[in-house]
Amino acid sequence: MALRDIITLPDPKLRLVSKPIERFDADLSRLIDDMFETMYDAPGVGLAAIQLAEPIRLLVVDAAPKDGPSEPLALINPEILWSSDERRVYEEGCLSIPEYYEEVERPASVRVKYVDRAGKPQEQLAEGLLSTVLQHEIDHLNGVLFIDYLSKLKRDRVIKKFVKIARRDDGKGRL
Ligand code: GNR
Ligand code: NI
Repeated sequence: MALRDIITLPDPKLRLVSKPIERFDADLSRLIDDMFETMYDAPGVGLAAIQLAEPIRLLVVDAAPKDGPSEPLALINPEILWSSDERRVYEEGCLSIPEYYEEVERPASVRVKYVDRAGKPQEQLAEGLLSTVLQHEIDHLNGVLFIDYLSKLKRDRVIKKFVKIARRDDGKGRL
């Protein structure tokens, strides 16, 4: 297992549409392990492969309560089958947009189909934080970031801030 660097705004790779996974091999298994390790280390509740610069349709999540047992889920080629009409607002953040948080409204519940790391088709009905995080991660696979749901003024402001940071350092927000 290995910790890997998370790419940040304004890296253009974050705007790629990731490709479906066809091969379930040892490389994929290793990448999944690295993604969990990197996500827990960050710490974060979700991570899409493109955040490690791998443009493939893979994400990991663990939206378990902090005081309970972990609930790691790796989703390959996930698709939203159904979204509730009911919406909820959640304050979102993104490891690729460090230390920026804003409220985003999304469907409260979703049903997602995916293939697990053993290659077996699965379905998951998600509510609460898990629903929000799954939608946030599936957006990453399509090159969409949570700031895309904000006003153009707010979005342009945060992008400009990260362009400035990238100009003066390695893009991780350090001076
Ligand atoms: O760690 C994360 N927390 C989070 C909080 C609210 C909504 C979405 C997220 S996902 C984020 C990790 C991340 O950037 N995944 O792509
Ligand atoms: Ni994110």
